[in-house]
Amino acid sequence: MPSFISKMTQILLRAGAVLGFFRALPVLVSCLFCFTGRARAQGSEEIPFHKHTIGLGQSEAAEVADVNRDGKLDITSGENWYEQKKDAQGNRTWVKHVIDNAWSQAHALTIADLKGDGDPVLVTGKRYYAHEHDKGANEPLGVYWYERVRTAGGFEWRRHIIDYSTRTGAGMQVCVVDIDNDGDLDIVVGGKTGLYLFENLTKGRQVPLTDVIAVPGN
Ligand SMILES: [Ca+2]
Ligand SMILES: [Ca+2]
Repeated sequence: MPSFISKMTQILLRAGAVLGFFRALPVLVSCLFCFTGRARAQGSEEIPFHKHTIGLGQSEAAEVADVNRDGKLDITSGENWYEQKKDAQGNRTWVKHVIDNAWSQAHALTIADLKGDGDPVLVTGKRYYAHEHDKGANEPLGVYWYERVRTAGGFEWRRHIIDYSTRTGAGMQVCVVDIDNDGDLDIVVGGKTGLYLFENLTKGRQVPLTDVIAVPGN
């Protein structure tokens, strides 16, 4: 029976193969903590894990990808991404960057090659009354995808609106899959307000610029 580490490594490697642009690591990321460990003995189910605090964010989901294409995997969670760096002693460090704080209560996110050009993007959205007492609880729902675009001054995130101010939010999970088997990726989201499918109709079309909002990048 494969060990827990072996199982998780297989899952991450499979995810890496699907996304095509990052290599999975035997590192488990849950919210903003990183757990690493090594089996004590071959065949043993007893695995000592060590917790490394990356940040104290509030989102339940996290994705691992090389956001800035420097060869080191970064973490995206909530409205932030966490850049992986090394200090002078060679220790791994994380630098927090805001992607977009114009809306709140992002709980679920997915990284996928939505455009089909080998350049994966971030798909996320607001969860309906994720926390009724928190900032933005009564603001409109929305589902968005973000791309990271180089500019003369560095780069910026561009927010594309998939849906806004209807009953559709991102709930606790964003599924990106070619559900109608026509060769492009579609989006399925569910939550307290229902279950919705967004069929991808952008094949062969220019990205609708009217839906693009530039977000200052870092
Ligand atoms: Ca990186
Ligand atoms: Ca499709």
